[in-house]
Amino acid sequence: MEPIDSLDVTETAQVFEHGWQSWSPSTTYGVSDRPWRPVNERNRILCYRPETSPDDTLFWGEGLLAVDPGDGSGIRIYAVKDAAEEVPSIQAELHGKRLVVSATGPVDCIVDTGRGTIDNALARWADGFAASSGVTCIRKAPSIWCSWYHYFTDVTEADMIENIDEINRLDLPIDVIQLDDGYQTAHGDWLSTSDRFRSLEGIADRIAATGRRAGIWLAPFLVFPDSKLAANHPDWLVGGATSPIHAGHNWDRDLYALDATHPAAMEWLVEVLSTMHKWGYDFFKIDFLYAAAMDGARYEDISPLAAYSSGIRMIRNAVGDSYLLGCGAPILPSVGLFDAMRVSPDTEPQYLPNGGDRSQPSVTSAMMTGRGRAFQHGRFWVNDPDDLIVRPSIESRKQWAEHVRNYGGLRGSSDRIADLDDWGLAITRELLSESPTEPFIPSRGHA
Ligand code: 9PG
Repeated sequence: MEPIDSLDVTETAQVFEHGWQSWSPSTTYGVSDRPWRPVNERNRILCYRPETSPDDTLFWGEGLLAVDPGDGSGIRIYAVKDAAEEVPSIQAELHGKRLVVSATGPVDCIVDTGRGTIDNALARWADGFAASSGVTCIRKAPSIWCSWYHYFTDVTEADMIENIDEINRLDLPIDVIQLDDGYQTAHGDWLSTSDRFRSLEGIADRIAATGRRAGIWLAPFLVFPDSKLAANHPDWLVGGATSPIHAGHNWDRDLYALDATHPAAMEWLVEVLSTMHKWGYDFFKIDFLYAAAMDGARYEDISPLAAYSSGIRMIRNAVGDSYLLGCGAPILPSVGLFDAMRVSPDTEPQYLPNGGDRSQPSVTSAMMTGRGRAFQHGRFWVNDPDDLIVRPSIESRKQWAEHVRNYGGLRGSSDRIADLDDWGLAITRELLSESPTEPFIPSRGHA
């Protein structure tokens, strides 16, 4: 860590921390607050930057941190200029009244004396970062229905058909019907379906028959140790066949990462995606993308972030002009590569996160970080605040729907349609009938 700045701050000073990937907590703190940190090692790898482990006695941003010193002298933004190869960590530590800012690599320090709060200054910074990262246009998102937040991994073909038919019967304003996690036999074996599904092509046809488009989820860079892919091609894994890296733990398993620089691995991944595209899928939610950017030995000796962006570009090429939604993705290195991005942890039927860890699925976690990254909407891409869930059993459904209304660019629904009551159906219809693309303006009073 090299010191890059040191400034006097008042008691009302604030610090904004930007987390690494979609699910990493990102918010503004009072200068004497303790920031959110992982409550265990499993969450740290899966939802924070796996290569860093700051404690809660100092502030820590990945590539971006902002300070309002509280004395009217302007907001300081410390930020990486170009996130394509390296993203330094930036820390701010309070010594009495003095805040000392340090970084692990080169970062810009901008003093923003414009109007408004930290969020307004971040929005101005984001305009410049987007332009220099190659963002040329913000592509309007389709409205979607997603299978995840009711069915989770138990989804069946019959569930899909039931909802396709209900959406059609009620004439809901839904452009894309997206199958989420649960159709595949194992992560890695994306084209082989579980016995709860007859055919992915058949589902796409059924959706198309209602005049809608088909969407699908996959975690292209995650590999289950018990998949056919890991058994047949252990040399395609980051870290190599003998010592594959640990890319997190979920679905009751340790996970491996696919090497985005391995020509045969990528040839196969391109084949998976172009096959899905040929079957009629043209909305792709690609998830757990942090795995492609983790440290570890690869076929080609390039930086993990260069490997990541080359992998994403290959996916993009494989799916033509399909709409590309990123999730679980390192945020700053993804600017310019996606149409839309999940900017927060998952919502969930539950209000508070397990273990009190704000990276974990819950309405509270999704609202905090969704708000913290609101400035990215319409600048980096279309923000995805996560799907509306408004069936009567969701206790905080009114609060969650207001969040989606205020912060949503990509509007999705993820209830079993038949479970919706009149209010749930009305708010789903209302919120999904528009897809805002205009840049988010913090001063418009979205609390
Ligand atoms: C499918 C899901 C959905 C969801 C994604 C992602 O930290 N965690 O334990 C954790 C669990 C699930 C998760 C993200 C993090 O969900 O965000 O929309 O597609 O995968 O498995």
